[in-house]
Amino acid sequence: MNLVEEALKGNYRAIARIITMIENDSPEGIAMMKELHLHTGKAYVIGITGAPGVGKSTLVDKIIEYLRNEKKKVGVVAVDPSSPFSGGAILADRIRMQHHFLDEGVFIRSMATRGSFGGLSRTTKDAVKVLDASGFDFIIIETVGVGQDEVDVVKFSKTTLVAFAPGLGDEVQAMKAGIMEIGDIFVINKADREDADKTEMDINAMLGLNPKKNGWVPIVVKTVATTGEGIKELMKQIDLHRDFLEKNTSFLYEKEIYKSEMEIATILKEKLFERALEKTKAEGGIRGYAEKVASREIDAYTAAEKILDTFKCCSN
Ligand SMILES: Nc1nc2c(ncn2[C@@H]2O[C@H](COP(=O)(O)OP(=O)(O)OP(=O)(O)O)[C@@H](O)[C@H]2O)c(=O)[nH]1
Ligand SMILES: [Mg+2]
Repeated sequence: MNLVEEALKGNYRAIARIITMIENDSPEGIAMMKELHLHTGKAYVIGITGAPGVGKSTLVDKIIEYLRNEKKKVGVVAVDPSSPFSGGAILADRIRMQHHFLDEGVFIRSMATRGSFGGLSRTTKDAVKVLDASGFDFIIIETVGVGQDEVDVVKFSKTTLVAFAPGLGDEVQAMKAGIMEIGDIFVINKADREDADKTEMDINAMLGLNPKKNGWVPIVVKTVATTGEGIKELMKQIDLHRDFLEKNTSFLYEKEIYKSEMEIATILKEKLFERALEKTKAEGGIRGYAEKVASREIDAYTAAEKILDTFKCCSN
């Protein structure tokens, strides 16, 4: 079967196979991404990040349910989730049983955090693109908001949700990772807990210190993902943010350019690094230089310059 053609028709098996190829860094996978790119840009991408266990997957389950009621097709890319999606597992089973790949409206894929240098954000973004080209109306990316990679992934989305659960600690951690700046909507999940109001005050106070510069005023929504309480309000706010973006086309355009710039930079960094490994093979690779730096024979700047010098001789 022609995987690209099948993926464009929404064939789940083809979609899954292309994503696996991307994860395995296969040249065929990259060739397919080149073809698929022209078909992307239609899906609405929602990112959700937050500390482990705040209820992101449970929230995503409820968001899927809401969007399915509106007959929307939903794709989910979860980056190394430690807890599974209930809807996802049930759905995956149903898909396996019925073989009605084209009729199902939900596709869930987990990506492993392990992988090559800079690999996570690229493969995750590519998975989102595959789903986008395949006709999903909404794509949700779930990441645990701890590292730069995760923050990068969330920046790839149009609306970013930052999720918290009541209790001290999460907020401080968020500030450290810089995720207060990336949130369009702040979700206080587990609002059934008594200290939810205090968390809301804390977050509002922090938002006061970090006002957004683009005209969008971030909002705080309280939810109880386990019961679905607050999901309707959350979806309303996501819609409002979407309206805001669509009315501010220049902002949306800038976001798109920024996103593409990041993509090129990631690919370029990976490729240059690969080339450097190749070019320095004779010297024992980067490790050969690292040994010299460790023994104080040369410094790291000189090592990097020497590696760059190996690029000079030829253009190929
Ligand atoms: N009391 C309460 N528990 C909740 C709520 N939402 C989720 N939980 C529970 O919190 C636990 C973690 O939920 P998950 O949805 O797996 O959290 P997560 O943020 O996706 O976790 P990671 O993917 O591991 O980072 C589960 O046992 C949920 O049932 C809520 O609103 N109230
Ligand atoms: Mg999860």
